Formats: sequence, structure tokens, C-alpha cells
Amino acid sequence: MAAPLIPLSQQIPTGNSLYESYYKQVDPAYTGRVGASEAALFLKKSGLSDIILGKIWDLADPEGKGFLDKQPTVNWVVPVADKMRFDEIFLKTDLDLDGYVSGQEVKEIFMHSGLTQNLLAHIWALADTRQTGKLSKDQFALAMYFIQQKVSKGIDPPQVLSPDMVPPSERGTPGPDSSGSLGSGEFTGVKELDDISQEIAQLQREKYSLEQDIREKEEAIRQKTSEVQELQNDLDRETSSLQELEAQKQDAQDRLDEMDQQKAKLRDMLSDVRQKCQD
Ligand SMILES: [Ca+2]
Repeated sequence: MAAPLIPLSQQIPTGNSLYESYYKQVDPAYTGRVGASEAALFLKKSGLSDIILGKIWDLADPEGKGFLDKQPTVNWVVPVADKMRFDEIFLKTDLDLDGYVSGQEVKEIFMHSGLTQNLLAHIWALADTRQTGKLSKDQFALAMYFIQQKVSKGIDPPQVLSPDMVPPSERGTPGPDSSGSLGSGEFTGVKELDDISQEIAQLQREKYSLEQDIREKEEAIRQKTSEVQELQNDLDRETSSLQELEAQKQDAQDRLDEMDQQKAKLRDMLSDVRQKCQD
């Protein structure tokens, strides 16, 4: 029974007869479960590397149960091909390698989408199904899926998750706050995004206050400039009145000199007259 290699995406659709026939090979007794060793033997035939097969196994057994359900990741809105792509992004995004991405870690990728902060916060709240303030690999994929739907198709994320949207790994056991865990519609899911918006508001306030300062300084400079101009005008006026006074003084001096000359002339005439009287 040599199994031909088939693309992963073709294995997933439920009810696919080809898939059913493969499944029968690894679960001939129809237990509904495939153990890791049975799956490994089967998957080895694909010719894929152990690393890829390991990844596929992780994908198929997200809860690490050690066996595969008959329909492992079907019935989830996130397509398998996209999931693998998102998982790769997740690996690059989880910088501290704790298996989750924080708001801080996704901030850049989220913002890069160009979606509004409110919408991103809502998507985060939807994906953070247990409100832990961080996203698992599956939750991150769901968030990326919603972002992608909005960016490429204009499809808005829902107000609440429908059952087929909840990541398979998050199904079954309710979260600590199950009443509001499936997307409360509150736009306060991402603390970091809130922080950024507060930072922006703070910066805007600072900018406004700086602009106010600048306007006041400019006004003060205008006032000083006009004061200086006035003083300059005063100085000009004083200078010209001083020049006028000096001119008047010179005038007076000239007349004084003239009168001295006349006085001398009169004295000469007087002395002439006296001389003539004596003769
Ligand atoms: Ca992390």
C-alpha cells in the first residue's frame, strides 16, 4: 500500500473520500484516534523531512495529546495554508520564546496592517479568548486571520466569535471568565495599544503646550523689538534736538562775534572822533 504524496491542503477537507481512505490505513479499527507511531510510519511515506513532519504533527495535535483525532484541525475558519504562514510569523514574533506573543511583541505587525487601533484592539480581544493578555500560536493565527480578512477583503471581524472561529486548542474547557471570554466587544484588550494611545495623547498635550510657549515667546520678542524701536526713535529725536541746539549755539556765537566786530569798529570811530576834537 504505497501512499502517493498529496498536498497537505488536500488532506484536510472533511468527508473527502481520499482522506477517508488514508485515514483507514492508519486507523483500520476505526477507533477515531491515530497514535503518534502509526502516524509517523504513514507520514514518513510522504518523503517530507522529519522537521516538517514534526511541524505537521504539532499542527495536527495542538494540545499535545499524543494522538490525532479523526478530524484534528478541520472546522476552523483559519485555512491550513494560512495557519502555517501565521505560525512562521509567530515564531519570529515571539521574541522571548515563551510560546506566547504579548501586545508588545505583536504591536509592530498589528500596526503594520494599517487598521485602526480600535479595530486591532477588538481583534486582540477576540483572539485572547481567555483574556490572559497574551496570545498562543493558535490565538495569534486567529488574530492574523481577522486582520487579513479586513485588509484584503474588507470583511470586519465579528463582535463575538462563532464556534468555528474559536481555535481548536481553546475549545472544550471554558476560560476563567467564560461569560466574557469570547470577545466582549470591549476595545480595551491590548494594554500596550492603550498605552500607545495614551502616550500619543500625552505627546499631543506636550506639543500643544510647547506651541503655546513658542507663541508667548514670539509675542514677547515682538514687544521687546517694538520697545527697542521706540527707544531708537527717542534717541534719534534727542540726537536731532542736540544738533539743533548746537546749531543755535553756533548761530549765537556767530552773532556774538559779529557784535564784537561792530563794537571794535565803533570804538575805532569813537577814538577817531576824539582825535579830531583835540586837533
Ligand atoms: Ca513571547
